[in-house]
Amino acid sequence: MKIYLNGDFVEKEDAKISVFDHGLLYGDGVFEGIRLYDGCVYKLDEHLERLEHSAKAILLDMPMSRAEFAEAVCEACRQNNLKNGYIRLIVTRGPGHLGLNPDGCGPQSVIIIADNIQLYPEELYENGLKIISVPTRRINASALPPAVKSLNYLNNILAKIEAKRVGFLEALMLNDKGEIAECTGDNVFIIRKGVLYTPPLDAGSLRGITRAAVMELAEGMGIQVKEQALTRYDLWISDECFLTGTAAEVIPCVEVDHRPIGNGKPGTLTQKLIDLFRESVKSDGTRLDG
Ligand code: PXG
Repeated sequence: MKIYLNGDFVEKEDAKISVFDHGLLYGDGVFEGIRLYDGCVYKLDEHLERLEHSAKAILLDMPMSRAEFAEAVCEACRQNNLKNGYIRLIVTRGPGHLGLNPDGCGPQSVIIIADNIQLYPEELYENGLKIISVPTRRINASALPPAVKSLNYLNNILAKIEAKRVGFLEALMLNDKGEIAECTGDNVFIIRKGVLYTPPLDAGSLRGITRAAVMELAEGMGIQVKEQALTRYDLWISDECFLTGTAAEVIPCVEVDHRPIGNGKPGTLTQKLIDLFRESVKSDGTRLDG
């Protein structure tokens, strides 16, 4: 496997960064997870725009232009002969001094890993996932805007651990008002009486690229889509529920906090959206072969 590291492609064993990198020392950096489908980098421009916004929010200067990032991402796929895969793009503040002060950090570290990912077993795309709400809350926007995809994922990791310790693969995270924010790496949707609902971004959700794609597909199907604050109760009594994310794609959710959703099986609209999503990813992106 060849890894892109600061302008070069190096073997996995040689892909090393400094122990003084503030990405490691403090989680001081930003990242994106991107999918490659059938030789097509899915919504590459949207991911690169979000990366730029994350970097701007944490006052991190981007060391490369969007076009240069796009080319490096595509080249990382080509170097690894990938046609389908998962790309992790990371920009850190770079090596610096011990101490929080970012002055003296640099140059920024740019890492691109083109590999594969399977977040959940295939069987769960057929039968649905069970999720549980956990005590760890989504980080407050006044502390760190949850829209920033930073290298600080500790609160999501704690939520994941809490869910796993009680036998669940995914955690439902609330904001500090007790409203639904999202899962640890996925946005949440419900369907009730034919209307599709998802929490608004200010509830603490990431501006998910899969979220936006699914909202557009649903509107194309004539389904009404509402961004609205949701409580756990709204999820419990929903007809259908599913999660969206680059890694998870669209996955049905059949149980929330021990309450079966609908008839306890993946919903029919959810299934239609999964089918439409899987069809759309083949063409909606940047082709590696130009
Ligand atoms: N919320 C959070 C907190 C995320 O990190 C999503 C929602 C979904 O957004 P996209 O744009 O991917 O539709 C994400 C992104 C993982 C993992 O291993 C998940 C993400 C990123 C990195 C790792 O579960 N999801």
